[in-house]
Parts: sequence; C-alpha cells; structure tokens
Amino acid sequence: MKNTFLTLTFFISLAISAETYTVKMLNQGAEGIMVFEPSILDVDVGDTVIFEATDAAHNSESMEGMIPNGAVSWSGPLSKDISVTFDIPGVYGYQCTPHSMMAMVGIIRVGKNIDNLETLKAVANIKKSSFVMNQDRLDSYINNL
Ligand SMILES: [Cu+2]
Repeated sequence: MKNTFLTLTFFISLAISAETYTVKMLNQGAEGIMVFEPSILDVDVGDTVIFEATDAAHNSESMEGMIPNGAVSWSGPLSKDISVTFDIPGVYGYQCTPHSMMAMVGIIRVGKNIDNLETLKAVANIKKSSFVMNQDRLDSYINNL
C-alpha cells in the first residue's frame, strides 16, 4: 500500500513538474554563423524555453504561419533574454528578426506533436526564398523532426 502511494506520488510529480530549457542566440555556433543552439528542441507541453542573449543583437520571434493554431506568438527584444512557455502541442518555427535573411531560425516541437507540420513546411518553402545564405538550413531542421 505504501509503495503504491509512493509510486503514484512519483508519477503525479512527474506530470506537474515542467522543465526549463535554454536556447542560446549565437554569432557563431557548431552549425555556422548566426544560429540558435540547440536549433531543434523537443519539449513537453507546459515546458518553458529561455532564449538566452549569449551574444548581443539577436532576438527570438515566432514566425507567422509556423506555430500551431491557438498558440500565442512571441517577439523578444534585441539583446535580451526572453522566456516562452509552450502550452499548445505542435511544431513552432521562430527566427531572429534582424538575421532572418541569414536563416537564423529554429524549431521547437512540443509534445512530440507534428499536426501542423505540413502547414509549417508550406510556409517554410516561401520563407527560404528570402534567405541570402544557408538556404537549406530550415529544411534540414524540419527534415530532422
Ligand atoms: Cu540574430
């Protein structure tokens, strides 16, 4: 009986304990210049991601048409950390506003859910035509989901 109670308590505490992750905004990372690191991140519903202003002059902004229906968009200030909590499952595409042309983009998948992936891909196809470098970066992130 006591063991059952302890097991139950353990699983309940797992279910309600949200995690916090950090994504660095970098001038230079393992994947090249102007990158989010990690560029692809899996989180659970209710988890929080801190986009950390490791290097200056970057921000994190959700991309129009690249977040699930009902999800709240975000747009962080330059050179400042921003914290975003993900309550809606699905795939989220985001960018650094001043470096979007350099394909400074990232993907967060919430709850292993890819229901909006086809919509996101269609928008990404249009978006990548604006990239002046790293044209295949966003595609490669999406293909890694
Ligand atoms: Cu940037």
